[in-house]
Amino acid sequence: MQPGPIVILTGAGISAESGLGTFRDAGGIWSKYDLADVATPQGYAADPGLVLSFYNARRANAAAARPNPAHRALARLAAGWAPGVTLITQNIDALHETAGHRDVWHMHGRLDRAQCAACGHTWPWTGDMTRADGCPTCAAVGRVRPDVVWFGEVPYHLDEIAAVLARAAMFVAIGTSGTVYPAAGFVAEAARHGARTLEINLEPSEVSRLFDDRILGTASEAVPRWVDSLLGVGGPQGPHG
Ligand code: BJW
Repeated sequence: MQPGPIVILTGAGISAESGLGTFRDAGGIWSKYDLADVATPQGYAADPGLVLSFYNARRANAAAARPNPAHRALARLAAGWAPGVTLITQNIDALHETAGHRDVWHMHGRLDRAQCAACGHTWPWTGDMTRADGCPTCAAVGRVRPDVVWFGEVPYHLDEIAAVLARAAMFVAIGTSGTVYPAAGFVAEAARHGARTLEINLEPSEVSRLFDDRILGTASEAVPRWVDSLLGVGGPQGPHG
């Protein structure tokens, strides 16, 4: 490809091989929970205890998880691709950062941050969240929630994302089903501005037909191979033969 800025969007599939569940695959999170109960502001208002325990369990799982070769390969790409890499993730885990990736845009928020439902203040968080916790800014008690983006809420970084999609030479989506907007619309937006587009996924996503190129496979195998090919490693004499 022509050297130029690369924009990467990751979804739950990149963390699947680190032991964190996806949402919509068989046995995924939405087969065990109704998303309206745990991933909407209305669900939180109706039963905050259920929502806090859902995210407490996911925070504990994420804290125990380790990055896999796909996370590490993207960190290597960001360090080695001179025209620049922007990493946008829909994931609320910190596995990209643990793999050494700096400046990750978490468009659906982060498990390791809290948000006050009363005043909107956000701050770092570790451990379980309870109904007894209070906001350090407005002192409201019982209004602390995870700083994650639920259905009907506006994702983070949208203005910056629009700007990088308009300048991208390449847009790559990894391990995301293409069912949740606005993220599912990024491929069309990048293509409209002239980017070459690539999907890396276990199976075709809902928006697969919009991509120029597709690699079907597990993220832990396909992503390092793709990164090696971009960085010029793994030619005929290289690690992938
Ligand atoms: C592997 C693999 C392996 C497995 N290797 N691959 C039409 C247009 C625009 C918006 C809407 C619309 N209709 C409705 C809406 C609104 C709504 C929406 O999109 N609804 C859909 C259900 C239709 N969107 C919203 O409400 C969003 N906000 C919004 O639109 O605000 C309005 C606005 C926008 C723009 C400007 C101004 C205003 C907010 C969406 C919030 C999503 N929140 C969640 C939960 C919170 C975070 C959390 O708890 O973790 O975010 S839902 C859930 O889905 C989570 C994820 O980030 C998100 C995406 O899921 P993802 O990552 O794609 O996972 P899966 O499981 O779906 O897919 C996994 C993939 O991996 C699969 O394809 C597998 O094949 C693959 N895979 N193993 C490689 N080893």
